[in-house]
Amino acid sequence: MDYQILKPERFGNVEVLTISRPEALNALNSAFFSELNTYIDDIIANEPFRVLVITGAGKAFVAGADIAEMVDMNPSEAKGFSEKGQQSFMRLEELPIPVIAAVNGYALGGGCELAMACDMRLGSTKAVFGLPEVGLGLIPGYAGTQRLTRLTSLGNALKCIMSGDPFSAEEAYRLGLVQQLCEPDMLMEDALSLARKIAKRGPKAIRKVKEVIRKGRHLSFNQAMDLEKEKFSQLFEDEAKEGMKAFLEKRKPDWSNN
Ligand code: DAK
Repeated sequence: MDYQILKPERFGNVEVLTISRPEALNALNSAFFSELNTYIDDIIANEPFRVLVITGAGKAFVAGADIAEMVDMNPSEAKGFSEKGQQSFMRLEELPIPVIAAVNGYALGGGCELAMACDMRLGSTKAVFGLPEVGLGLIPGYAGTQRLTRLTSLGNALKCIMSGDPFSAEEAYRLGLVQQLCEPDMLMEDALSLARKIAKRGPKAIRKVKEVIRKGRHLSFNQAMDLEKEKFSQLFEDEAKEGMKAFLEKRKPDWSNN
């Protein structure tokens, strides 16, 4: 597929996807969502790599939903735009493989929501986060109200969203929104290093960890333990055997069949 906005680059079992519309600080428009959906279709159909890293080109990760595109929408067009965005971010979150956001710069509005739909976030110390929607007469609409509340706390989410204030990467780290702070020129190296580490682990185990943790949050503790037990036992069909045998035989596991 010939993408205009998405720039995928493969590094072994890891892919870096750069969102590249720097003239609009990578703001999310309909073309972006169409490309993202096609890209997700390909990952689901082919699983061509093990870990995805998402970043932005230039000085922004993503400066929000495209205000220039939204401004002239009527309510029914706005509904379509919002549904497309919500569904795309849900599909991203539900990808079977881990997704790391490497937040290089502005992650505002829909950009902050995109980062939150990823499994973990590394932040450049130069990154700026925020959900400024209320200043535009909007509210976060790609599930930012819900994801931020779950990633931080009720009070923190209400303060961030009601004030609309931008906040630093250090503050995002303190809030638990960012898992690792990186020097700006080390961000991609750090993100790739984490992605490569995860890509070396048992691939089925990694996918099951994601499934159990993400699905378990919506279940009772006992139901989640049942799910954990079920996924744990499924690994004994092949991958767990190879991992444990490799340990006992003092060699590296061979995951090539997984
Ligand atoms: N949309 C469109 N264009 C944008 C943009 C955006 N979000 N952000 C920046 N740009 C464009 C600027 O208009 C400018 O274009 P030209 O004037 O050069 O043509 C270019 O990018 C460079 O921006 P600046 O000149 O402003 O750059 P600065 O370094 O001076 O400032 C900035 C950087 C990030 C502080 C500033 O650009 C800024 O404040 N941008 C807007 C940030 C923002 O408010 N983001 C939130 C957008 S609202 C929903 C779903 C989603 C949403 C809501 C509801 N539902 C499903 C219900 C989400 C809403 C949002 O994300």
